[in-house]
Amino acid sequence: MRRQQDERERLPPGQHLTSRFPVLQKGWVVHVDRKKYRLTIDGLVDNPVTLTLDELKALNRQDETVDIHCVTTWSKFDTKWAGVPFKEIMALVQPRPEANFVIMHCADSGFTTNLPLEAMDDDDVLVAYEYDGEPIEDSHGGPVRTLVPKRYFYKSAKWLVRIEFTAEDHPGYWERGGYSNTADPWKEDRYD
Ligand SMILES: Nc1nc2c(c(=O)[nH]1)N[C@H]1C(S)=C(S)[C@@H](COP(=O)(O)O)O[C@H]1N2
Ligand SMILES: [Mo]
Repeated sequence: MRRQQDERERLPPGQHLTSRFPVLQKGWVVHVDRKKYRLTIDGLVDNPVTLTLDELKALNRQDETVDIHCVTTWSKFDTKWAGVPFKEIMALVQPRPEANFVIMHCADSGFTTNLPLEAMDDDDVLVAYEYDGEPIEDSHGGPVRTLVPKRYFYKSAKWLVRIEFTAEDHPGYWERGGYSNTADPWKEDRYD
């Protein structure tokens, strides 16, 4: 019964546990060519960069095992990811003092998601390129996605192509569609 107790404590309110890994996005699964892949990091930063996949993987690597929580009420425990810590990205591009928000732009055209810089500036936030010891598959947002474990999973951008630092907030696809802009699973911030 110990295990059931632990599981209950790890599940945010209104969530249930799944062992599958559902695939969710606004439209179809996108295929991004790994050889032509570029990640641009720009906006209110002193050192904007555009990185190939190899250049991204040459940055500091962090491995982590985290629980993910989808707003549609499934949670999955102990998902294993590897990627570049967002703090490392910040050290590289040097956000200016007026940068307050981060906008993630994705290859499924028109999709963005947004977070305050302080939510991204956290030890568990990754620009991820591996899931469960393998390159991230197309269906889960490969080659590169963000991972923001403390927010509902729609804040974790699949097929990431651009990270933009801004002064103002720009609500993204699900956020404009009625989902919560804060998206904290522990406060059950599902809808606005
Ligand atoms: N580019 C992009 N990223 C996205 C989405 C999307 O539509 N496009 N949907 C979000 C939603 S609603 C969820 S629940 C997760 C699902 O990720 P998964 O398919 O790996 O489970 O991706 C998020 N990131
Ligand atoms: Mo979602």
